[in-house]
Amino acid sequence: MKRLTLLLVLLLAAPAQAGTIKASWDPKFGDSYSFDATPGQRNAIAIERVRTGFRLTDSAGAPTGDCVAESAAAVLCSIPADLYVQAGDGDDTLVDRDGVIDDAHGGPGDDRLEVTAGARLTGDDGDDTLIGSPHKDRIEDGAGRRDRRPTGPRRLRACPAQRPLRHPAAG
Ligand SMILES: [Ca+2]
Ligand SMILES: [Ca+2]
Repeated sequence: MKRLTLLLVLLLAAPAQAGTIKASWDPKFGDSYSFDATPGQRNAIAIERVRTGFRLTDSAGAPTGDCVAESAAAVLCSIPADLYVQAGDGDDTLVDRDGVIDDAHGGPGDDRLEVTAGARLTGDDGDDTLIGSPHKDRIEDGAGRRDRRPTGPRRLRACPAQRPLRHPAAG
């Protein structure tokens, strides 16, 4: 019984796992990473480029998988590759100021996705805020009654039409 209690305490004390990140290689597209949020987590993800790759910080906890843990909330991914994100359920935020993200899905919930280089952003269910870059983005709100796609001088140049623009890499 003592052992069972200890096990339960250890399990409860373990830091929340906010998601998993996996590296893969494709003959056509080369190296890439994919981040999948753990169900039940509200992810707050920030991406920044570092010399050899990028750092992913998630205030919900550092993801496990193919990158190296740097702190309780951050991992370092050593290959300079595109990143695909599935933020999953919950009201999530994602900010990428360095052009690492190629494709991001907010998943269910009221999500906020923001990029500064050409990317594909999909809000999915919920009232999402999708902020594209000055470059060609492909932005899809998904279902939701109060989706917002804020526009500014730079956004107007990027998305002059009501219909989403295609990301060059999307063909
Ligand atoms: Ca979400
Ligand atoms: Ca939506």
